[in-house]
Amino acid sequence: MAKDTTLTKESNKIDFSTFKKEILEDYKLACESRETSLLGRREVLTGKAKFGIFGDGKEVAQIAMAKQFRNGDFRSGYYRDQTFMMAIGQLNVKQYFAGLYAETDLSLEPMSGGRQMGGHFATHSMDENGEWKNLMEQKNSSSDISPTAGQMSRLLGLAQASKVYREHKELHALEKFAKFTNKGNEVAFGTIGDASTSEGQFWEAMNAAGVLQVPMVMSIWDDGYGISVSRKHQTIKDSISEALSGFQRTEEQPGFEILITKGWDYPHLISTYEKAVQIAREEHVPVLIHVQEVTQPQGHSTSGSHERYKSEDRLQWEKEFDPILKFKEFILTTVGEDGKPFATNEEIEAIEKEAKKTVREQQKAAWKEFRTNIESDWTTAIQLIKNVANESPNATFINKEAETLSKAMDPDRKEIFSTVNKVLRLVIGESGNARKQLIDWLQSKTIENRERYGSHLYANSKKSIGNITPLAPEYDGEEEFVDARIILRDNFDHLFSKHPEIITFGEDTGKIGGVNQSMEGMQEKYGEIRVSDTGIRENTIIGQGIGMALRGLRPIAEIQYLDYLLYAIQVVSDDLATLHYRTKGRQIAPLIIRTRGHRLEGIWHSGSPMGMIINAARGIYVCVPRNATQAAGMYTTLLESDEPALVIEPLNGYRIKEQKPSNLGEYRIPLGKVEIVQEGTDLTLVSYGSTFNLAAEAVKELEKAGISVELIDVQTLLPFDLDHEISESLKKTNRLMIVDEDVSSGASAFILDQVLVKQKGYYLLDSQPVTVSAQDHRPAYGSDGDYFSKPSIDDIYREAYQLMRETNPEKYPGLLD
Ligand SMILES: Cc1ncc(C[n+]2csc(CCOP(=O)(O)OP(=O)(O)O)c2C)c(N)n1
Ligand SMILES: [Mg+2]
Repeated sequence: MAKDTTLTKESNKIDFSTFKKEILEDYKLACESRETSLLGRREVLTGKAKFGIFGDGKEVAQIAMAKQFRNGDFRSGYYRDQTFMMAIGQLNVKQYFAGLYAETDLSLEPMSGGRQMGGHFATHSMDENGEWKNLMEQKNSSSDISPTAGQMSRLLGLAQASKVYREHKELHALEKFAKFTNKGNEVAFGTIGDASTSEGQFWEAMNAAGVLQVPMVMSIWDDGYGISVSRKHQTIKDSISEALSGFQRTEEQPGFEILITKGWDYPHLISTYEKAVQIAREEHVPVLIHVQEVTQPQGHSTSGSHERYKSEDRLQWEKEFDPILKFKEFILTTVGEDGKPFATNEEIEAIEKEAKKTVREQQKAAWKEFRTNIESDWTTAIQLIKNVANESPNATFINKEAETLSKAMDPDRKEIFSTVNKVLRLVIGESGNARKQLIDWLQSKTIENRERYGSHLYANSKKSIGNITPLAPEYDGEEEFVDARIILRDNFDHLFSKHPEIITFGEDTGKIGGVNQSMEGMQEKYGEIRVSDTGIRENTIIGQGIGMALRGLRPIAEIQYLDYLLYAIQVVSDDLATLHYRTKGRQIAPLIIRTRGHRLEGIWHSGSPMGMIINAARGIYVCVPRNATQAAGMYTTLLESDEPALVIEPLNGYRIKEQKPSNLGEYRIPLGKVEIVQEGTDLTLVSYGSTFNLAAEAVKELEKAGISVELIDVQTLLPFDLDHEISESLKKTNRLMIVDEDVSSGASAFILDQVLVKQKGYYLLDSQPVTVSAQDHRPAYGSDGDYFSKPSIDDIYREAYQLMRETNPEKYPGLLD
């Protein structure tokens, strides 16, 4: 049956033959993507790849979305989007297979260099030297993560960047921003599965996008399932667009534009996306597209089969409404200007056949490339093992290992390395040349592979922190002592006028300048676009920062108190901390997270869960300044560099007087370096943050008892004392005490491992190391609660004194005995 069609306005502008060609190109891409999914699954099931999760069933909707995606735009999506990535020209079939096999060469597997499982996509924002590429000359995708809805927080920031770029006029004239924006006309495209909309991050981001009115086009691929759990268990009213209907904008009230379409309806998808993106791009209004009736022909992933949980009827429906089948029907039955359908059956079959062939060829090429490197190691290892056998009394066993390895079917590196290690265990104590060669090979290959799988945790560009020259605070004698918050505020003032790309936002950051007034007056001076209030939503505050940092801005995201970082630790850990690593340095988000913490009052304003944070946040700097002067100088250093960081200001220190440096906005505190605040000979006391100041008080008391303490401020927990100055100090004192207000075995365990094991401090100790930390319960309220929950001057004094008494009871008579 022939149908009339009203295709896109854009399509209508072009002549008929081009239009027809485009439709057939779309069909070809849909087929190639589908063949990729089908063959990909087989590659996993036959053991060549470990895991597969594919975009089958979502092809046509993604082709429609890609048509509206322009240079400079950004995607933040999830593992189903292979067709979209292919359609925007940022992924080809060979690269897809390279990802499936875990190819580690970034030029062959540009998504993550084999670090992420296949189906996790990204484009390169940075070149091989760590310099920004021109993002306006390419189509961009932020790097996917696996946690469901984990893409939502950063999506908000990607969209908000357009708003900032549009409204922050000062940037329009600056040449360096031409590579990031054209006056904020870029749209951020989000994708998510129906089930993942149950996550808090989704709701948080959607609400915030509606409040902020940012150009975000959010697509929901609604295939009715989250693995085996059907939509009715996920979503109120069994429909996300219905659940969100209160978000719909009206004449009177801004909000979202909500559009509904079907995953198999090619012309409707195309017109829906055209409309959606126009609204977002021109009006800066967020749009939700609920793409219903999406299928999942192969089920969720290679881990199982959907026949276990889908009914016969559902499986049958999925067959009938397969988007490619429907697309084919559309092509075969729609009559064009020339009075004929867009294609004949034969033409369609030829496209399908060709797609199958192309995908097969590309898969083979990817496999061949993937094996090349490994196979040269494989051959070398077998030869080296045979050489060892020739010189060893254990030859029979060794040759057997060589033989097993040579007969292995496509062995991976693990298999090769395990065999080499096994052989070395067979020749322990022998001294032949071949053995030595095998050891050398193993060692150099181990270094190579640690790099292959572990590089790029931190930045390695010209702007990495190690390349920023420190500069000490200066005092020309005239400076007054002021409340510490003034130092931060005035330092930020300098930084904001020096770097127009800095923006800050958080709860109460804008109008009142922060709960501790360290941004006082900044909103009046720099405007609401640069200094703003946010809703209470820590996860997306960080996401705003990540997204904007991905687009060349320098956000300072404020989390009101350290205790509430827990709401955001997911995005910090999963997204921010892994970004540089998971893209092998091809994306950066130099976000500064500013918070304040450690002790104040009560269970949720005195937390110091530093052990948890530093274990979750490997990949970002964690700065723990003891006062505002140090904190301010850390911000200055960070803003010169391009690394992400968390700065925890001491919460109880804002009203303490500090001398105001004369070179605010200029001095730069080195990061990764400790400060020896006081020299001493009896004991090395290591501390940081708020507690450092108590330790300093205790040290004064200890002096009166004739105990000379070398007092060291750690300053940054990540990275930790890069110059090993603490173990240098131990050479002098031979005694170590660590004071912090995390629970026992929290950050203090980390510090002990760093000093005793990594810095080999163990060999320098004459006494048992001592840790003074908080109690294991949350800190109780009030001064007395604090005194009995957290380390006090008395605790520090007592522990230090007892340590010295143990070494010389005559000199240090009993304190408590
Ligand atoms: C935070 C988190 N919880 C659980 C998972 C495991 N998981 C992976 S995909 C998935 C279902 C997602 O369903 P949906 O959002 O509908 O996307 P679909 O796969 O159907 O496209 C689950 C539970 C995960 N990756 N992350
Ligand atoms: Mg689903």
